[in-house]
Amino acid sequence: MSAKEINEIKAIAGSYNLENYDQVKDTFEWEDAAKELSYFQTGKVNAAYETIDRHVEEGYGDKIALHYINGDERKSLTFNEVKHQTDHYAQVLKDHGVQKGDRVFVFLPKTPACYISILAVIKIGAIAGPLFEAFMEEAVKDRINDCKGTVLITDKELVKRVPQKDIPSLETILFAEEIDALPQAPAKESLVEWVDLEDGLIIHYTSGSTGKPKGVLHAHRSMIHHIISGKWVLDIQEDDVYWCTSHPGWVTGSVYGLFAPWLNRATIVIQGGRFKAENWYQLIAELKVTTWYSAPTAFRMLLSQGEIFKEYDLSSLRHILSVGEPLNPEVIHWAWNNLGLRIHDTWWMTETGGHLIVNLPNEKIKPGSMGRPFPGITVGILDSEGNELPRGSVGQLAIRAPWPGLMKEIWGNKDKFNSYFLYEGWYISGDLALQDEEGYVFFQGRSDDMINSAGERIGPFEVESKLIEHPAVSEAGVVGKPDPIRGEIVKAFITLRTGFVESEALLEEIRLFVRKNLSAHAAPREIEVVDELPKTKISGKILRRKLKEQELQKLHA
Ligand code: 6R9
Repeated sequence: MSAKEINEIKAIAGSYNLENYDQVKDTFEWEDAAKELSYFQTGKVNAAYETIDRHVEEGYGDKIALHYINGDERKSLTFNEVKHQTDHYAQVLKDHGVQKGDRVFVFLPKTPACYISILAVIKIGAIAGPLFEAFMEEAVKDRINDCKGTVLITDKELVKRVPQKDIPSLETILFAEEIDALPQAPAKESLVEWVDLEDGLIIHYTSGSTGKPKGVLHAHRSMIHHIISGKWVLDIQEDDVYWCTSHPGWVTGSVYGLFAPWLNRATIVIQGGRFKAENWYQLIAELKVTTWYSAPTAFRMLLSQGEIFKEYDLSSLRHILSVGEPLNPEVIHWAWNNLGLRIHDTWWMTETGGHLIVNLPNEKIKPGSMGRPFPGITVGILDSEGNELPRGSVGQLAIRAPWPGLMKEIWGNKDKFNSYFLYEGWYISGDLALQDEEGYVFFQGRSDDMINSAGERIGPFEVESKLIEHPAVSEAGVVGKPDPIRGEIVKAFITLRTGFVESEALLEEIRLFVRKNLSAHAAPREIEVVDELPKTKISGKILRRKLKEQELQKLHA
């Protein structure tokens, strides 16, 4: 990057929390990051305390903690107000007997109550299990059953998708509307349960290529990773208005929608409602958003809407970030040419708990690359035996373990956990990548069958299992099909049971069946009926790889 370009960016961004990557990349110790947290002096930890209460104690109680916007509805809460509401929710949970280590699920739309509920659970030492608001019965049931959740905070609408009879561990259902309406008694004593750095914080369910979604459990120590990446990568500064578009049911929505910005005392934006380009631009203009974290699919949707952004004053923006799927150079160029800003890609996973490969705000960007390792992180590109390959080769993207954000365990599944650490000292991501001479990492695909549609991980097994529950479906194989907007879409190949005849109506019915029982984002957008599915000779397993190859050949024909 030329000096002129750097100065241009600095003029927009002011000064950075981290001036120069090269200054810290070799000398940074995670211990330095831990010093940013108050527990470092006391030895006591609680992530909810560090995100909210601490700022109140330090005199920032009147600062705006959140702006909520949904259609015509507007609401802003200060750190004081968020603290009081969190205490109120925490007290209600305590009154219902919730104890340290219990799993408490939160199934709410993107509203302040969702964020407050998650913090309340954490405050009393329990483990928060946030669920994406679009999940349907099966998805909700599988997740709560897996880690035996005892309490659920939801609302009167979403509770209709909670199959209570099929979740034996669930003792109590609390409604956000009812908690809000209860008189708030001033807390007699602090509700903060001081815990150990290794104690459970939050559990996120995520898909792989086999089996049902797995519960990725994170510990309180991950906030060391959250606070420093929030500072350096999100570059949060005192007057920022920060908007992460992800729901806290996904790891981006909890780590970079809640923990990282609030650990850094940012004012966050919580937006309800569905994606609509006009509303998104309107939100940025109205709330004067400075820092915006979203995903390539959203950027591509905005791009496909043409020039409507010109009708909005987007001049408050100074920093844009992206995550979840490959960011096309085309999108970077669009933002640079039209908004005068670069989009900064970041790479990480549910399991990694925080950013691992990033573009720091003032560093050179190479469109097509995901950036460079975060300070304190070492990337390895490995061959199939776990040996490091020379720069420029494509191999398995691995990270030297551990680091503070790394998952603590996969709930109840040691084998699955161990499968990430096949080679001594390395965490294996399941992604394929190459690293160039300057350290920039380029994504090359997945080494397994996981599907990434609109930045959301979808396990083909979960979709196939749901498909074959439909009376017309005999067998199913599910793959990701390349798509210009969503990156990939879910495509299902099915064989029909005898007596069923292929028709548009039947295929639509099958699609809706998955949508209604599993979730909208996992429902196949395309279903193709075939006479038989390719299988392995010996075990008779469906060969998704073959289906994908055929699909790619069709696209390139
Ligand atoms: C945070 C999050 C993780 C998987 C990951 C990779 C893909 C994430 C990416 C990216 C290309 C990026 N992915 N960031 N691919 N470029 N910048 O997304 O977590 O939902 O667990 O997904 O997403 O394949 O392995 P998660």
